[in-house]
Amino acid sequence: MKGIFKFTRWHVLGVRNVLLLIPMSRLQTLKLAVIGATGMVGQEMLRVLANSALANAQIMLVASERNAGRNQDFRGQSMLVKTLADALNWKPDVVLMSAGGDVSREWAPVLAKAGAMVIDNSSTWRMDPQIPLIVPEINGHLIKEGGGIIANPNCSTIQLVMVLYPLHLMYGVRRVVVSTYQSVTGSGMRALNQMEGERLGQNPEQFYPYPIDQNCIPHCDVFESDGYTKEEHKLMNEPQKIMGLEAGIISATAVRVPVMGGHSESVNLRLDKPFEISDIRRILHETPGITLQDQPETLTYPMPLYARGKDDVFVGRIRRDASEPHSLNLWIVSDNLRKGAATNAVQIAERWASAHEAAQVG
Ligand code: 2RA
Repeated sequence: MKGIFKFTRWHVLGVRNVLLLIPMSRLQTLKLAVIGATGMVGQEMLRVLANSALANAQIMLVASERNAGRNQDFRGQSMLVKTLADALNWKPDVVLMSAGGDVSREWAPVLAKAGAMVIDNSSTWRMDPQIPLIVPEINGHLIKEGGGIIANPNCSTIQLVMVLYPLHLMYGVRRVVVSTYQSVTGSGMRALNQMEGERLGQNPEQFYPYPIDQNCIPHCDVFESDGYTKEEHKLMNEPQKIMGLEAGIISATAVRVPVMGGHSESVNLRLDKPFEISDIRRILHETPGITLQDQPETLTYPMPLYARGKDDVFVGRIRRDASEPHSLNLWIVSDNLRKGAATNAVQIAERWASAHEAAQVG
């Protein structure tokens, strides 16, 4: 045993608050495919991966037929982007998938059946009772080794539950009213092209039904028959599955704003037990993955411009609800492409690699 510790290079995995040790040589044999590698989230996954414990795994970049055959940089090397059929033949151990709902519906089960653990960023599998919906800091213990599908939650859900969960453990969450201010990168490249074109005074292709620059559009994703949008339903339903919350205690309004990257959320939170605001601040300050920015006297509060490219969830403007003393108000900001998508998915992959390693050794 002593010898192994002496001669093996170990990699400490980057999942916060959990120390994971895997020999570097074993990480190098792991096969990881990134499906949707040329898309906005896929590109962010590559940036996060390059600085993760999995940076030295064998990596295959994969995209739709339209984008396969291109070259894409990863870890300073130009790599040929392969097709989904190539990925299946390669038999990856783990797959990061961000290629939209249709690809996910068709390919995630096929790859899982072939033995891969597919970490899927679409909404296809999130509310399927058989599929875990994971934020590693909250329910990472549900990540098991072997093949299957794990759903990565919606971006606006992840930043919300990161803040709700530590408060729920201490006080119990009774009701949540959340209004989002969601950036344009949450809608992808075509939406960003629309906003940038409008800013340049061009007449760009319309992704949204209205101009987005100098506007707020109270409409994210499609409308459902109850008058809520699908994005609002994600916010109302996914936290229940991740945190084990009671059903029907979240009400949401999702708004698209002309911000390039970083989602913001105004949250009114009713707790079960009495609380002091100073304790709320302390708990959030001590929670891994959260940065407290809450000093009105120095104009310190979270803003999307400053959250960009960072992995944490930022919280501030914490104050007791002046109309309802059992409730408080908070302002939560996070980079929707990082913790809201790529970072969370890579953290899941790291945890899976650790479980996989434990199974090999054990
Ligand atoms: C958004 N739900 O509209 C998306 C991104 N996952 O921002």
